[in-house]
Amino acid sequence: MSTRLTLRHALTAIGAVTALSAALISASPAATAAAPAAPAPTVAAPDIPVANVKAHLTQLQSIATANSGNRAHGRPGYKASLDYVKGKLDAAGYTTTIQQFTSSGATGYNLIADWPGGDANHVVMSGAHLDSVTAGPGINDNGSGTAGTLEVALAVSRAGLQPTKHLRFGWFGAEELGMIGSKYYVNNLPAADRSKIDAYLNFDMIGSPNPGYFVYDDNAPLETVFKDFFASKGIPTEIETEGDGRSDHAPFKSAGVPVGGLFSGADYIKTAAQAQKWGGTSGQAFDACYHRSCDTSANLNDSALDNNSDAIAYAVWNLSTGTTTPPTGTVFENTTDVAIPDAGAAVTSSVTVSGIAGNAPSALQVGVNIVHTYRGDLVIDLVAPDGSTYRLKNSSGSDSADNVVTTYTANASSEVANGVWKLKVQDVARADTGYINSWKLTF
Ligand code: DTR
Ligand code: ZN
Ligand code: ZN
Ligand code: CA
Repeated sequence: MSTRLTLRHALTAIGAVTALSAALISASPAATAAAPAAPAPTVAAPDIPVANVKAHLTQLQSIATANSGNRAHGRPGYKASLDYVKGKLDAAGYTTTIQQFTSSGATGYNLIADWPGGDANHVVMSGAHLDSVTAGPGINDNGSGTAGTLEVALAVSRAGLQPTKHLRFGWFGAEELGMIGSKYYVNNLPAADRSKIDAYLNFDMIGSPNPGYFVYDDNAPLETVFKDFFASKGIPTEIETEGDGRSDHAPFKSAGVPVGGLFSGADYIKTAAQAQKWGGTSGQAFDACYHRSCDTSANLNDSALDNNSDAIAYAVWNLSTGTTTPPTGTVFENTTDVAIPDAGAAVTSSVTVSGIAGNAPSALQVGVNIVHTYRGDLVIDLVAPDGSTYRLKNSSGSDSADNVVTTYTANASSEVANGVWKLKVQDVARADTGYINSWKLTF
């Protein structure tokens, strides 16, 4: 057995793919185009009072203190935290639902809150995990995301917002045990309902004491929404690279839901360059109390908590009051499955682009959904109508995870937009197989 096989069996490949829902145009190879979507208007979201966010955190700290110092799954402090959040939402007019599950022999709970109204076929969902580790109160991890998301939900109520799209909020249990609550939520959501979620926004640690400003890069339009907000505040951001798959957005992404989110840093060390642009202390962790008993109310940076809470509000308002799905343009998609021969020749899948004037954009979004065990076997290219090739993904002997469900960005500004574009995929290593499930170009 080759080393790779041994390695593969030793590693737990996490990857479950639910066919990407065709919330967009599903097309035969000769794709057709939707009407060009008007850009979503930038609407004025409210400023979220950080004092309100901190008041929630004071309550969560008190709850932990009264319950053996934590708010962990299966412990009294968790359900007390949920009851606090639920009480605020019920009083604000939300329709709340508690979803029970069992993990590690204990009952877990998710709290889901729907804001009445909006198009039920287009849901914008925001979420945070509500549980802490057993070692401490989890005020930054993840009281901060809990409280910021809660306060935005309460701001929606205060504003009497009547968004175009339906707003949903979620507080998940047992994230610290491996995203158990969010996996349970996604896996128990009928596929038809999953396809109605236009975006899931995840907020796990947004108030770190030595903060960074990291934006999830899993979906280009959602990344742009957050980057636009921080650019308007003159706050530089970086893409979040350490957490892929490490929080509650992962089950949504695996199910094909566009995901985004914010992160202020955990136990990684802030570099000198990062301290230069964000302040704080280089050579120290973003959160030195990560998963420790000192993750208390004192373990916060108010500016990060404030800015990130305002960013959540900006995203919720702009993604739900626009007339389009997350800012996209015109989509050309091919949903015909194409088998990829094991360690064989490259295969292609085509879309025909028409009605787009001029050249392709410098940030052409290439949405890819490939079902394939051990995705490190795969090389993925975009081929322009004139034959120019853009490398999207190289093979990797160490990437043992399954499936490629992501959006790549290619600078295709030198290419004429109209014509036949191809996704070219080759499996360059033995023993794993799969197929192109779907792919799409967004202009
Ligand atoms: N796993 C999360 C903390 C975490 C670490 N890296 C990231 C990146 C993005 C979001 C969250 C995280 C936890 O301990 O809850
Ligand atoms: Zn954690
Ligand atoms: Zn967390
Ligand atoms: Ca990432």
